[in-house]
Amino acid sequence: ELEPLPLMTLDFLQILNEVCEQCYCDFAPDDVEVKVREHILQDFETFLRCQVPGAKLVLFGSSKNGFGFKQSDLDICMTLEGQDTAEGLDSMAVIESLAKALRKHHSLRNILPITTAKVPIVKFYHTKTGLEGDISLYNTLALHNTQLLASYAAIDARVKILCYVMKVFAKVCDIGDASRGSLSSYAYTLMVLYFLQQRSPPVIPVLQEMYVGEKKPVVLVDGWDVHFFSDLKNLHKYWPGYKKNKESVGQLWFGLLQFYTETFDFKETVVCIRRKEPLTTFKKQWTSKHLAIEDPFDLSHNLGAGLTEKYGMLLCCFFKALLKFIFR
Ligand code: 3AT
Ligand code: MG
Repeated sequence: ELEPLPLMTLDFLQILNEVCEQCYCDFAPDDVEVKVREHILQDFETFLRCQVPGAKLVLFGSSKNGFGFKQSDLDICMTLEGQDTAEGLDSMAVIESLAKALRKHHSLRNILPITTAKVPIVKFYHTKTGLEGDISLYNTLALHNTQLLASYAAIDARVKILCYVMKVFAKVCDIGDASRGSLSSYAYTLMVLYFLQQRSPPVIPVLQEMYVGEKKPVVLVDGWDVHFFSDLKNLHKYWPGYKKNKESVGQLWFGLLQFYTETFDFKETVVCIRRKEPLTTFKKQWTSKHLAIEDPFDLSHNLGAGLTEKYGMLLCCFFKALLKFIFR
């Protein structure tokens, strides 16, 4: 059993807070690095258009969601002008021709088309910046979840900082690689957002439940509802909880560790950021997994499905260890 909170000195919380803020300062890219990414994208698009007519490129993932690291990969989505969806498109053939085109680009190496994955991609390495990246086709839901995450990041500076701290934590502990049985960056970010919504008072609202007017709008993409409240300038008018939570980042990080070690029921509850009311693993029929994390748009997608027993245990151990360390 852990000691209760009052034992923690204000000094200590202050230090914890500074460490969290430093984490953000050390790892967030500066304006120049953000511009470099846009520049690469523009260069690729101009280059590709000569060989794949009508090719349009958009950045997504952490280059755009507000939680990017200096060395984060470049996630790029390609669409073709005049074609709204991937329907009727021979994705494999497009990926192959895309790879062929990219091989002619002078600052790209290690071009690797991967056509067996759920979302076919071409991987590349950009020699001038040392950045890795991939181009996917019509990855439309990912563009929308990038916007959703970016909106949460824009609501409160503490959201951004905590998501960085969580990503650093996962990197340092080597538990941040979904292809090796742990969780993706995206999954960790959803865990932080869920905690911030469940905090009392909450730090962020549930944007997908908010709307103006009589009826909640429905915007369908690939058959899923991607509506969320995005008029952040007017958030204070529509969200009664606006600026109610005044905790420091240090307090919140400590609260998050406590939440995922003592409060959150991994067996019974789903990490779900699209609604406030708790969602059970029973309702989703996801009871066999160590951790259930529902994608905010593709509701059939459990981001915790690939978590192996080993990494599930490690995750819990690291949370506990850090919490104990803080208490000493
Ligand atoms: P890094 O800074 O690159 O680690 P990221 O958010 O860019 O963080 P990824 O590069 O792994 O993460 O993924 C790029 C984007 O693709 C993020 C998210 O919009 C989408 N995405 C990733 N994994 C999933 C998933 N399992 N389901 C749905 N969307 C996903
Ligand atoms: Mg990325």
